[in-house]
Amino acid sequence: STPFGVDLGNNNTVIACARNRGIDIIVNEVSNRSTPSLIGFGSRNRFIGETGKNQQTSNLKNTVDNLKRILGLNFKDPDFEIEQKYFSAPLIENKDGGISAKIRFLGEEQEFTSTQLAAMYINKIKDITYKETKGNITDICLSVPVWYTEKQRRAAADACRIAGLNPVRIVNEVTAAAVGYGVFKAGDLPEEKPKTVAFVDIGHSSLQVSIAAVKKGELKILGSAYDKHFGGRDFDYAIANHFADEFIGKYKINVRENPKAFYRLLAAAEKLKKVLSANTQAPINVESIMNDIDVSSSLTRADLEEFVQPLLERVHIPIETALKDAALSNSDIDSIEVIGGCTRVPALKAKLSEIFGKQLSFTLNQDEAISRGNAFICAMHSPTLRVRPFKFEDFNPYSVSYFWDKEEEDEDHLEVFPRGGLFPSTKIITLYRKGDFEVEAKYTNREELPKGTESTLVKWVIKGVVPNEGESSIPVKLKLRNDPSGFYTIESAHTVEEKLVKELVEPKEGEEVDEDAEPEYREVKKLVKKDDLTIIAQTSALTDESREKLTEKENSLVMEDKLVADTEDRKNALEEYIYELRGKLDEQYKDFASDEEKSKLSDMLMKTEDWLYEDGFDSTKAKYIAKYEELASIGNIIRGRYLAKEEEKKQALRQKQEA
Ligand code: ATP
Ligand code: K
Ligand code: MG
Repeated sequence: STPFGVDLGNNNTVIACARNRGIDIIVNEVSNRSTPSLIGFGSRNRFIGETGKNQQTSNLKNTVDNLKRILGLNFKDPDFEIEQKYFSAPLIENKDGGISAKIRFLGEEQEFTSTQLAAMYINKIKDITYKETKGNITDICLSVPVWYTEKQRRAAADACRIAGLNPVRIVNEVTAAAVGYGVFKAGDLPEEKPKTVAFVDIGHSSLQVSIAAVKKGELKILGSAYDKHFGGRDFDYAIANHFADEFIGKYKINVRENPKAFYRLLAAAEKLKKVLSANTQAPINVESIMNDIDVSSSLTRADLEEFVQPLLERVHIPIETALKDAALSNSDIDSIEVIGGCTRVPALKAKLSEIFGKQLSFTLNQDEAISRGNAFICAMHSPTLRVRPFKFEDFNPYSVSYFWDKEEEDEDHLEVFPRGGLFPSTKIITLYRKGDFEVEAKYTNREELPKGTESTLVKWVIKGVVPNEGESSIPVKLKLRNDPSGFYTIESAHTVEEKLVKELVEPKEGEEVDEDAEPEYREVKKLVKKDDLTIIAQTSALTDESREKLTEKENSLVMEDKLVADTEDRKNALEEYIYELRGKLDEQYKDFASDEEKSKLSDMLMKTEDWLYEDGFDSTKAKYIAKYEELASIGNIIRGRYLAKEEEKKQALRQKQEA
């Protein structure tokens, strides 16, 4: 499988693949290096990515964006209240307490869960990659925000699986960029004492910062923090709201009452914002925004900075948290690497530089660093590819404890993975058990998490525990793991028993050794493995059965989309053929068809054309093909005569040249 890395951005998604001994960014069907992250639902098919963006304005109610913001989130989570205002399609609570979009699709009302929506989008990204690379795309390394909870990570992995992909690793976005930095800038990195680098990513919806210790071949994330509600879209809203107010007085219209008008204003605000990154003043114009009124105005950079002042004043908070976690201060930072589209805003750059008390560095490609890192990480997991060895450990943002029913132990729980630890990480614990038992992983401090997160992550049943005869309990060893994707797992479980084993007696230190003496053994009691236990995990991931159902559903939607696209292609081909034949009949083919043939074909062309604009406007793929072939059966005969004559002329010319 071609190593495949995806930076699923809230605004746009960037794809990278490892190939030709390097990492390439994969362009989409219109040759863009990033693809809008949204899905439009139509009366006959879905519009995913670029096509969805193109018809967004005219299909707001059936367009779903901000996909990663609702993935794995509960409808009742306080964060959803904040989030909801960014959506133009109605969102509802589904039977699992999650979020679904309720849209009109194929002529009827339909609901899709946030996981299905992400899966649809990822499947499109897979298709883009397949078409561009012709490679086998099965393994994916997908990056997610650092604040994603276990449940959201599980949902991300489920979305990949529904899209027919194997998520070899879910990785934090900024960590992926940092890995890219560590790998591709290896030449400039120290061998011994690591360089301390702050990575800051400000995108469309969130701000994330990680402090890393990087040296040649190795990287540790020492601290990570975030502002979950801080990004380019907040700037767009600040600008749009300003103009919405202005237009009430100036044009006597309230664009907030008209979703389409407000959306168009938002799009114009984003454009304006980008212009203000390079200029100190910029105009805004929207034609016929509502009630046939054209609006225009302008904004200065200073105005924008004033509107976003409350945001700018929050930037220092996550940075200070990350520094604190890393037990470092400003002056310890050797370099500040900045990524994400929103960091093009001059006021933000100035703010970051002021907070760190240092110049910023733009070594990484702002837009592509994360996906490149992902592709490299995916390649690391490939059994067939050899990549430069690179070790990286990430920062565990949430403390997690494991709980069990107390039997012979003193405690009924243990904080196994505290916040601030590194992962992947493994810990072995021993419990004394009378029989089968349950273990539960819970977040220790819910204050560390986005508000509303449930405390239980996973429940396990451990089966097959049988104490030895005459004993009331048996020691059970559990291998607990915060795995490379950040999941909290029980990797293995087995009972142990004491056995007498022979052990070589090692000479004591300083003792003289008689080289010829027989080796000496003694019998010691040792704990050895007895039975492997069965672990049944109940995670927040979909059950195999429901995942398979959703996969089937997604596959059938893909087939329908494909049929619609093929039908459209056939229709276009027929239309083009009509024009082509008609033109040639008057030109190249003029002398190769009898008058009778000409009038017959002309007549057919006219009839087919009429059909195309009437009964055949919305016909089937088979019909379009049949009509095409009907025309071609005559057209090809004439074409054959024409080509034969051309060939004859060519031969004659050649003979003349040779003579
Ligand atoms: P997220 O990281 O939140 O999931 P994303 O990865 O899609 O979102 P990016 O691609 O990093 O986000 O950045 C997109 C944001 O950057 C958009 O809000 C866009 O308007 C903004 N942006 C892009 N170019 C500029 C510019 N020149 N000036 C100001 N903002 C810009
Ligand atoms: K992006
Ligand atoms: Mg991003």
